[in-house]
Amino acid sequence: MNKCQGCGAIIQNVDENKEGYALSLDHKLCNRCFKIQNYNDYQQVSKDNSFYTSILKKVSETDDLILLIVDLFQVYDLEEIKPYLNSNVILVLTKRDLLPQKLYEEKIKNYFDKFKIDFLDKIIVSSKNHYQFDELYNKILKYKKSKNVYVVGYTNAGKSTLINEFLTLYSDNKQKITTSSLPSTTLNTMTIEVSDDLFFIDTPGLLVNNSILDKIDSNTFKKIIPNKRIKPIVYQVKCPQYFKIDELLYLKVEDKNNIVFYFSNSLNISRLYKNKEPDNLIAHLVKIPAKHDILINGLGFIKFINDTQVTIFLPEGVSYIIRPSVI
Ligand SMILES: Nc1nc2c(ncn2[C@@H]2O[C@H](COP(=O)(O)OP(=O)(O)OP(=O)(O)O)[C@@H](O)[C@H]2O)c(=O)[nH]1
Ligand SMILES: [Mg+2]
Repeated sequence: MNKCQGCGAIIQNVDENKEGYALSLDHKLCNRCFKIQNYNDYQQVSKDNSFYTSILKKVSETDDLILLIVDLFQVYDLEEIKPYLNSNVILVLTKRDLLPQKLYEEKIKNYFDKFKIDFLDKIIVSSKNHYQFDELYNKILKYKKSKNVYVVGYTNAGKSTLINEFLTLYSDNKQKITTSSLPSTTLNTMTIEVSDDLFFIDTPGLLVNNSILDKIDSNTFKKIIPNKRIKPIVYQVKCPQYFKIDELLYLKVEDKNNIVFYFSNSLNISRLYKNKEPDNLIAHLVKIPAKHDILINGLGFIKFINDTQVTIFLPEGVSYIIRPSVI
């Protein structure tokens, strides 16, 4: 059986609407990957988290080195992914280029101690500007147990992009894995040769539950996904007021506070002193301790300096988490 070199799906020429479809069984890329790579035209697939977790379960049963890729802009709870790790994991925090230039990187790394995962090492990188790629390469060589190094994480974290950039820098292999800003791009495992004694095994990302990215059209999508460094927007709140981010989110803050918005700067944040509460969004009353963030799945996060209680209005089916501030 022939696997698509872009997404790992098994090539088939029977059903155009199913993954892996190509006109001929000996094609290297399925139609979907061909369209994403050449026309940036993404075709939705049916997503199957139980298939993805069955792959990750097998990874956890090996002794091989695992790179756990985490998107620094969308740091989700690692509890869900913890059961699929083994004891040889490097935590790779990527998309550094999206965050402010000045950051206390040690604090960010320490944030992950709360998940009580015994990482071999932690590193902050960016696939966009190859920040700390040589350092990552050295760590991989130092810790790998065999030729095989697994690359795992949530969907959209940047796993396949990281492998592609590795190939560009350190390999003669011209293979290009398909990447896209939409979830569920990689569909099955793919073994990618970097050198005779280093093979990456790319895996499909775990799905993010209740993400706003599953609820919006492609135009809104382009605005939500940041493509350049995020400029944090700071507000001092002195009296009750509302904040509105496009029509996607409303926030009602009643007490004095300093709050910082980390969202794609293509989104419009406005402050309103009077507002009719939106009836197309669902209200959640949220208690927030000092120096904590609300992360809205798929959208971005808001940092609160003081403890408070707020009402956040979100599209139906979109979740949030409260976490100690990462930045
Ligand atoms: N700014 C920035 N964007 C990145 C970086 N790495 C990946 N991306 C973007 O993140 C999106 C997702 O990247 P992928 O490599 O397809 O993510 P993945 O983890 O392989 O996703 P799945 O295959 O769905 O599991 C793409 O739009 C990438 O261009 C990075 O270091 N910086
Ligand atoms: Mg991928």
